[in-house]
Amino acid sequence: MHDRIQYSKLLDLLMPAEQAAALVKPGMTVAMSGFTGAGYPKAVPGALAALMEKEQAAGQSFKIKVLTGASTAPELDGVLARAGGMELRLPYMSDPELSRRINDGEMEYLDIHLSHVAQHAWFGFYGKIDLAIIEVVGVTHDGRLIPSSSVGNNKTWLDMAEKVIIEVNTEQSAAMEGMHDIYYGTALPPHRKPIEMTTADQRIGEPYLRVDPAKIVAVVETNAPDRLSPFAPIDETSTQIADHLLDFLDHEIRAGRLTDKLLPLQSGVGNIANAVLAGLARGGYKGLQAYTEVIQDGMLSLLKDGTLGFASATSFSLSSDGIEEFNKHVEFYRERILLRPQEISNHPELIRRLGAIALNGMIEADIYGNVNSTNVVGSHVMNGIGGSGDFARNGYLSVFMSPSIAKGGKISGIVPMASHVDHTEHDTMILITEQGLADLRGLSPKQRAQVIIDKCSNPEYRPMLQDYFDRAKVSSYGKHTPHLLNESLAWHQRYIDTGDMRTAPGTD
Ligand code: 0RQ
Repeated sequence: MHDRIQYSKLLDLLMPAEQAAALVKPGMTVAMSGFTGAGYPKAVPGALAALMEKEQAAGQSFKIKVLTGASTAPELDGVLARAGGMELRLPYMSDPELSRRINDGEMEYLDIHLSHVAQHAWFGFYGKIDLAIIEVVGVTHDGRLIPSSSVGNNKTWLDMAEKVIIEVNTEQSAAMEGMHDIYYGTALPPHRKPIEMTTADQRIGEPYLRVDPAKIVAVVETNAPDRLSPFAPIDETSTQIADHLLDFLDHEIRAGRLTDKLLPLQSGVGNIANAVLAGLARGGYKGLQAYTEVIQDGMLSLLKDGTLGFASATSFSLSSDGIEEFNKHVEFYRERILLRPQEISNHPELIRRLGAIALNGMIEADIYGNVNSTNVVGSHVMNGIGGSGDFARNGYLSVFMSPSIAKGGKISGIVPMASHVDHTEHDTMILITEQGLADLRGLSPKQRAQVIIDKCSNPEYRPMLQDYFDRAKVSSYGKHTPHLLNESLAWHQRYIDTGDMRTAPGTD
């Protein structure tokens, strides 16, 4: 442990997780590290959950508010949710137990754009932050923290929290030191200055997180891997989606709107995004850059074969194979990857300046291109908006991708009206399903609708969509964005009632 904690004063604060967890009191707002299953505290949350369960068994309520970077893991979100210990959680999440509690209405969940979380905390929107629990790789001799496999909101949590608990995880590779770029130039309006970054590979900060040592109340040693994120095998559907994207990029190069270096790529989370990245390797590109949030397995492969020359992100989200690959070739990857705070990786100013190509998954899109990334049948939150809005609104291109159907065809990915809107028709430029690609740039709503129906919808649902659109064009109250309001969400209601969006034969 001494080689990981070179700031000797902190050695006096080493304690078991149970002792550190006892510093957490009911009602506290606790900010934790962690982003897409990487770099989250692995011991204190579990000890805290045990404490909560004990208190609750004795009839005492013990709940806290939990702020993180993005999703964490069963050892954090899972245990605290199971203990019924969270009254509120923000932002993006993916833990099944946490999701169940949220969707059963047992706790509050705030789904915030990932670039907004830090500044909203600074604006005071979430109140006082009592405690930060942050995983690090080590502590330097002068007390600075070597960040772990994600940066997320850690800078903000360390700056704002009244007290800090550090988890030093010896399982995380010490060779990660130097892979981070922590920017300390952010200020609050009206004192903000431009962020002087003009390329995705530029360093603008420093490799370490600063912390006032006087705030540190506990140091806990851990030795556990990050959550592993297995991906579904790359199937025909995602390969077709990737192929449509590649054709489109070629088309853009031929039209002179992109060069063969493209523009910095952002890739969302999920199976489709991962498969699309892997597909890019087939495109024959070399030396591309990524300006994104998450480094998934697909991105490591692209770095390895030279398709990508550099990737800027805030976190890893790797499978066990991906972690093994990263650890084996860490020297190679540390030259080609920078991890930044999420307010920088997702900063609208930088995304707009760099001209990122935003590639994100979706749950459904409607015929006008409004995209639902978060709420199944308008009410059951899947994961959250994550950074998709940061990139879609500000990118040079905003692309949304999904299979044209879900649940074996019982659900259409293209619907008359989105049951929840995360990205409006004004943000969506390109929609891709395995059926085809709809280029919506420069099109009016009615033109968009016809292209989306023709190119993206599944043949099984296409006649239903065409019928809806044709009748809407005739009977809609207004004729700019035609809708039949009494049936625009009928497909979703039918799914709730019958488990299938398709019209039963002989009805309707
Ligand atoms: O569920 O596995 O139970 O069958 O959704 O669907 O097709 O595997 O797609 O893994 O790419 O995820 C939008 C969730 C897509 C993701 C979403 C069901 C489907 C399956 C997954 P099952 P696929 P993906 C940067 C960007 C928001 C955050 C974001 C996401 C499951 O892309 O979370 O983009 N995006 N962040 O069956 C009901 C539909 C459905 C549906 C799919 N229409 N109705 N269920 N599913 N379509 C990263 C960060 O911000 C951190």
